[in-house]
Amino acid sequence: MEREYLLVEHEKPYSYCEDGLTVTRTSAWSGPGCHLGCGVLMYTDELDRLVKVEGDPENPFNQGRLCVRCLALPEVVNHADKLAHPMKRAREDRGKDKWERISWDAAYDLIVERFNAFKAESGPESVTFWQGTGRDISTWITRLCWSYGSPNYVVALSGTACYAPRVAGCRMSSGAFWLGDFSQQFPDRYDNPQWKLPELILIWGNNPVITNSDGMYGHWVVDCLKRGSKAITVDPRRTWLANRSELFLQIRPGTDAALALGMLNVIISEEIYDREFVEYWCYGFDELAERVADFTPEKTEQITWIPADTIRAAARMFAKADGAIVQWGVAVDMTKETLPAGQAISALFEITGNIDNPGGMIAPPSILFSTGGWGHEFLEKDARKKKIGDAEYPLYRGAMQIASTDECIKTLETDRPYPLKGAWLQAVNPLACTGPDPKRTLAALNRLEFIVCVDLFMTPTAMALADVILPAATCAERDGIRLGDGTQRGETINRAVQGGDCRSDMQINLEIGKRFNPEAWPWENVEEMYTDILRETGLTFSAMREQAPAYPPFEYHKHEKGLLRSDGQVGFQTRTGRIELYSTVYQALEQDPLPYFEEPVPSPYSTPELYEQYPLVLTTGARQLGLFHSEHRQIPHLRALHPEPLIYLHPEAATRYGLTEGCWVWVENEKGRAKRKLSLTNALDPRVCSTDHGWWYPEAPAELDEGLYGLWDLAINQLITWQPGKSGMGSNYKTLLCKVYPVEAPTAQTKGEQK
Ligand SMILES: Nc1nc2c(c(=O)[nH]1)N[C@H]1C(S)=C(S)[C@@H](COP(=O)(O)OP(=O)(O)OC[C@H]3O[C@@H](n4cnc5c(=O)[nH]c(N)nc54)[C@H](O)[C@@H]3O)O[C@H]1N2
Ligand SMILES: Nc1nc2c(c(=O)[nH]1)N[C@H]1C(S)=C(S)[C@@H](COP(=O)(O)OP(=O)(O)OC[C@H]3O[C@@H](n4cnc5c(=O)[nH]c(N)nc54)[C@H](O)[C@@H]3O)O[C@H]1N2
Ligand code: SF4
Ligand SMILES: [Mo]
Repeated sequence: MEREYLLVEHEKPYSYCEDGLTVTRTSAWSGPGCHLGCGVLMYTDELDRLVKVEGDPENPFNQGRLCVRCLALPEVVNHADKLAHPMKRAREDRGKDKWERISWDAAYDLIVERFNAFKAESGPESVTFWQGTGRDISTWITRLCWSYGSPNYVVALSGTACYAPRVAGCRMSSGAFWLGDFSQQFPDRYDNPQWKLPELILIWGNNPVITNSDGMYGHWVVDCLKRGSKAITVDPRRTWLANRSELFLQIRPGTDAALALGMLNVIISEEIYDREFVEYWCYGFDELAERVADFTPEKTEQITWIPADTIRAAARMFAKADGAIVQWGVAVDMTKETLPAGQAISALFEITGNIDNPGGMIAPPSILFSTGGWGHEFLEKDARKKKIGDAEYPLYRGAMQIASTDECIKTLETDRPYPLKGAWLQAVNPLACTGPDPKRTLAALNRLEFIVCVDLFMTPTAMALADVILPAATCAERDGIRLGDGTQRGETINRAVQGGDCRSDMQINLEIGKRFNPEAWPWENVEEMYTDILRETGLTFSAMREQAPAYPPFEYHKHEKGLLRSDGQVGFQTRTGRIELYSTVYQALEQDPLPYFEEPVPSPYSTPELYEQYPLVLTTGARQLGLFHSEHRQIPHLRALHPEPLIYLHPEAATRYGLTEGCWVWVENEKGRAKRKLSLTNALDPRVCSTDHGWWYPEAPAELDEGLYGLWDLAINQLITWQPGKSGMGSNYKTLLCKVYPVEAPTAQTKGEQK
């Protein structure tokens, strides 16, 4: 059935000339990595070189604005080290810089021959397909994996601790994923008469102006603040937005669930929740009230280190606001017991009735298909039962089409429940970024007989492990579409640079997919594939690129109109038809049906003996504007903004350990250590420090024997363990203990090394 999409009128075609340059109106959605795909204008010269990128003022999503990574895109696209051709290497040369250039056909032939042999000998489940964060990959890699016949599609974080837990938790308890209403669903944005300005934005473990994460453009918060919204920030670090907030809740890392329970205690005991909404639409309120009854602000203060009165004030502001949003981020996923943490935070907007309403939390319209996966129907029933992690984690089985990475690592090491033979690693850097414990990850993956990497640049992972590497195109060098993912709009990516031998991820997956399973990939080329996907809009790809972005119809109060449930009844898509504050899904799986807080391990309270040795609480990976994870270290203007990996520490703590601004230190725990440059800041509590992740030096010696681009000195994930929470989701990326000492100081370890 066709739906009426709202399209944007443009005076000019998507490609036109201006002052001797060709201008292409497009969307910058990966590579390099980014979650958003802002509307941009790309300028190319007569030599087909990208010379400039500007924000597209006609695009309602970003309204002409850009961040520094798009400004530096020409340096990425024109970079001398960008992979230009497919290459292969003998397996015994893994880790050595001994590559041989091959043609695309030769590369495909080799991959298909090896993967088909694994399928014949050991079954399709013996090949695993890995991606990193959600850039323009999920749609294509899932179809490739499932149509090849393997259930082992992996998002290579421990505990899938990015976005997926928030989404899975919400879907299980309220049948949808809820996003803050910043008017992003309307092409006329803040002027749309249906939209209402949220009175309060509760920013929780998220730094939107830096990260623009999960389809949300950070400037929208600033836009709303300028229009009169108030903010509260929950973060261990006083961020730019925390400085502009009414209240700053400086939380001890990993205690988010406790804070949410404490705020619920205030809202319920002071009876400032939305009684009518709770009565009509929520299930299990009394049980929730009982659960939070002893979570007084005073008890919560002891756990979270946030003053009780600040907790009270925040809870009251949130409950009394006329329209409140929770703008939450990856810190909620990166705590081990992430599902109960997310459940407690969602209950804040649920019992205050800030759901499905203007200026509250909204459910994105189902737009074509979810970017979370495509083509699951090609996966045979028997193969589905073999998904790694399902046996250990029943919640995974029900909630996720993703296999558990933590269990995959064990499978790689033990060959149980069956041996893995091959891997397809596309847009992922497990050794330098995605995974904890890179040495263990390296040893585990190295047991595979054949590994393919698809990337823009050579990476530590590819250098150490790949047998074949395929060069992927940047967003300037390809066509594409972007649909769904909470951004509520359909975009096209329009090729601006024509030359080069790299190919888009979609083209690579289509071409190789056709060789594995032609029935699943019936299209001649990507344009045909896109047009087929766009059927529901009534637009072809070539028509859509002239009128994008396209907005699907949107309505508020869907639960009152029977628009959220598959049976057309009013209510929410859950067993009880209500928002389940007490989860019948968790209950059926013998998990605690109510939200709870569990003290993180390690921590000052759960492991006091470790705390004596490692007296600082450490959070890792707070994002930097110019760097996307392990990317951009070779891009001159971006590296100049952040030349070295930093650790941020309060001056009091630095004095205690005899450290000064700019000195090099080791950050160490019982598992390992990494080198960092010290940056002093009073934005942190003196008991807490924060450090960058994803570091390697592309300029350092490449080979494994020579240090793999400095990885073993730099990788902070050497301090982290593959260990998810009880659900199989969640992990400890942001909740560690460490000590910090000068690199020069003779320690047992360095003395040992000097011998
Ligand atoms: N300590 C610590 N570690 C963390 C985190 C943390 O907070 N702390 N955060 C974690 C999180 S949330 C995530 S999601 C992961 C991210 O982990 P990854 O997604 O693995 O990280 P990236 O470095 O962005 O990307 C990996 C590779 O993809 C390539 N690439 C970029 N765009 C494209 C593209 O369009 N196509 C192809 N084929 N390749 C492309 C890049 O060149 C890069 O080499 O890291 C995790 N690691
Ligand atoms: N520039 C840039 N943008 C990115 C990325 C990037 O690498 N660079 N990565 C992308 C990816 S994959 C993701 S997942 C998103 C993540 O986007 P965000 O969710 O914004 O992620 P972070 O910057 O990791 O963390 C946000 C804030 O959480 C705080 N924090 C740390 N520990 C805790 C804690 O225990 N509790 C609470 N409440 N807060 C804590 C940090 O200090 C930080 O200010 O960003 C995406 N956007
Ligand atoms: S968030 Fe920044 S890097 Fe990403 S598309 Fe928008 S401007 Fe480009
Ligand atoms: Mo992420």
